[in-house]
Amino acid sequence: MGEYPRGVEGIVVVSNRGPFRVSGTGARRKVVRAAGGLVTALLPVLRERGGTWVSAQETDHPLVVEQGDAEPFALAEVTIPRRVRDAFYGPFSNGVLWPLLHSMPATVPLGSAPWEAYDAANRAFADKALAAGGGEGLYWVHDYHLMRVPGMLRERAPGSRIGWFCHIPWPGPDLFSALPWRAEMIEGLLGSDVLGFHTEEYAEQFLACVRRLSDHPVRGDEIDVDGRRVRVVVAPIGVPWDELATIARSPEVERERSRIRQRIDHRAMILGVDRLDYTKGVPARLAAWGRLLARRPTLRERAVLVQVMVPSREAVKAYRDLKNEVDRLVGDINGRYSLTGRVPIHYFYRSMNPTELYAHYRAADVGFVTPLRDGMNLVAHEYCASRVEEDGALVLSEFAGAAHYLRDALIVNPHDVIATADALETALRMPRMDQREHMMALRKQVAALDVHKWAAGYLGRLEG
Ligand code: ADQ
Repeated sequence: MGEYPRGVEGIVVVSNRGPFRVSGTGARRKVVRAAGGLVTALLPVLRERGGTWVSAQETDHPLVVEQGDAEPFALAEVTIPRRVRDAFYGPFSNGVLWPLLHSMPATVPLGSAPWEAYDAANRAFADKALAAGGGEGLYWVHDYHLMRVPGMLRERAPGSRIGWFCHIPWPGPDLFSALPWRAEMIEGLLGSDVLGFHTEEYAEQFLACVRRLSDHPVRGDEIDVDGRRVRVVVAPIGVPWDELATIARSPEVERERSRIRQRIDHRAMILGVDRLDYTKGVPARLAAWGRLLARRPTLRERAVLVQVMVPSREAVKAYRDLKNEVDRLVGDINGRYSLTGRVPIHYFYRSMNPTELYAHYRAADVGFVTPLRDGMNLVAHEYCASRVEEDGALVLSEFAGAAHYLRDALIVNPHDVIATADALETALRMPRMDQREHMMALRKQVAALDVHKWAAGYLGRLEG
């Protein structure tokens, strides 16, 4: 561990969502660990080193975490006035930044985006983080909601070590320059010592934005900010490999896997798992399956697509529209290609618990992961990590960060419906021996990106 000013202990993690969330209401209200890779990666770091996890208060009452009492780290919730919180989260972060960074059109006009709310919310996070860290210390800030925070921390605690990690893509300067507050965003981020991205491409595009939008000299992967060195690093996130293998091999998952195989009558199973989001490419994926069913009528008898979609951002119109589109497409394809007792798409619109989710991964012959744009995409990793019998095939979009690392996947352009249908057919026809070679190679690639190594590697660079 590096040298820190006296009195500062551990690490301060700052992210919009915290490691715990409230589930249920009234008597059934309980506090549970939030799902997701970030929590899995950072909980062990905080448990080992102590510190504080700073996140937004999501309900009107502070979270009281009973099991947190036993944790060797603190939770600090940022309270932001409701009006500011709503504008920061909805229109600005999800209406403007999310699409822009995914190279897609903003769902809120740029001119009316509530910049003041974004800046004020970031200020509230920075204040809370500084209070938690006791001034100068080690701060690790996450994602596009909090791009102003590093600069605010640097201003008030200049001797700190500050890292920021981008979980989503970073676009080229032509796209990013459309943001009216582009210079403020870049300056905010350059408060960091280390800026992390999933792929070389995103890191290079970020550096190109710095060259275009600031006067700071860029040399290689370093930016000189008035004599201070800011490093841009490629740090691809992964999944907790050992923990996932344990879940995938557990007797509950095995039982549930057999039940699923029976229910689908041992047909070939294709699996899609996504948060409801227009970046995930679900309509084009369904169209590719429809195309293949039209072309190969025998598949109506022999194969099924299980599409699991977890509800998300339902308050936003673009997301409700997407849900309607998916509902319509599923109905259309099922209407066209069903046989009695044989429905080509089984569609779940809900979250799954880990046993169900991993049983589906284990039951599926093909992982079908075709986002239009995705920072990394952990579903592709989870599918391979679950294939403990080393079989199955992965069809993966070239626009997922994961395609830069899972090189042995069947890589497709998800906009090309015919090519995607072809790749799906190749996956369904892949002989057992070839599946084994394919999956063994993929599993090596996924294991190399273990999320614990990611956290340790990133922190090593932050402290180095
Ligand atoms: P997300 O956009 O949320 O993450 P992703 O990486 O695919 O995307 O992670 C989704 C997670 O949600 C997976 O762990 C998956 O198991 C889970 N999930 C999805 N559908 C589910 C369901 N129906 N039930 C239960 N769980 C479900 C952002 C970026 C990604 C980046 C990650 C991590 O958009 O590109 O990979 O952060 O940096």
